[in-house]
Amino acid sequence: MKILQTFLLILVSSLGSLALQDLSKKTLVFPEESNAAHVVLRPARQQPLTSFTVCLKSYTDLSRAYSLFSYATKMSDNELLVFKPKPNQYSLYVGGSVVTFSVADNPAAKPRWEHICVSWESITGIVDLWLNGNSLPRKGMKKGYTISPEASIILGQEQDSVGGGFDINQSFVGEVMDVYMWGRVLSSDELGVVQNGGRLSNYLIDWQSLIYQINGYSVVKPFRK
Ligand SMILES: *[C@@H]1O[C@H](CO)[C@@H](O)[C@H](O)[C@H]1NC(C)=O
Ligand SMILES: [Ca+2]
Repeated sequence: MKILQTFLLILVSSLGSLALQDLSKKTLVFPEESNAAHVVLRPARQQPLTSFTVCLKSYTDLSRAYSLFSYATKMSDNELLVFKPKPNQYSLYVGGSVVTFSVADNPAAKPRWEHICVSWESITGIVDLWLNGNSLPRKGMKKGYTISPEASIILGQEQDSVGGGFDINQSFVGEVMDVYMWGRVLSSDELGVVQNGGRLSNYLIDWQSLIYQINGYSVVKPFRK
């Protein structure tokens, strides 16, 4: 652990203004609509991915489309993208292909925190999406594909090129927290652990030791109910 921390500190200092922080019980606020404000995340390791799971929590009153997690590579600006085209739809892009999940529409509901976990595996192409701990009917795409490792990972904006090509109409306004990524498909038991705020191993992105850089108007604040 000591060695890992030392390694991460060296990594962080060599990357300039990136911070390494435990953001437990903290949220990242995107306070206003913009085509610039974004947060860059660096994974702990860069590796080609034949499976992954991304989990995060979001809180917004947006009713238009927005990006939740944008992972762009030279191969595809939508190499791995978690996107909300409409309030009752969640889309996952892998290698430029997309599957969209529909959930119950509840326009009268007030904004609430949504916990989403989405996974994909190359061997079957199966995409699993859990919303607030409930799994949706599985879909699939991109069987046999490998996700490229040299990615620009961004919260707050949707990339149409590596590190840029932002569209204000796809920007995120609101709060994001507990962003995690693994290079594997989590089991149902592991998802339960994540849902209950527990710890797993082998994080690629770990909110509790997050390597990140804020660009523009985005603020870290304590979580409040
Ligand atoms: C964003 O959406 C608004 C309202 O629909 C539209 O007027 C504007 O042109 C769009 N901006 C961009 C950059 O697409
Ligand atoms: Ca894009």
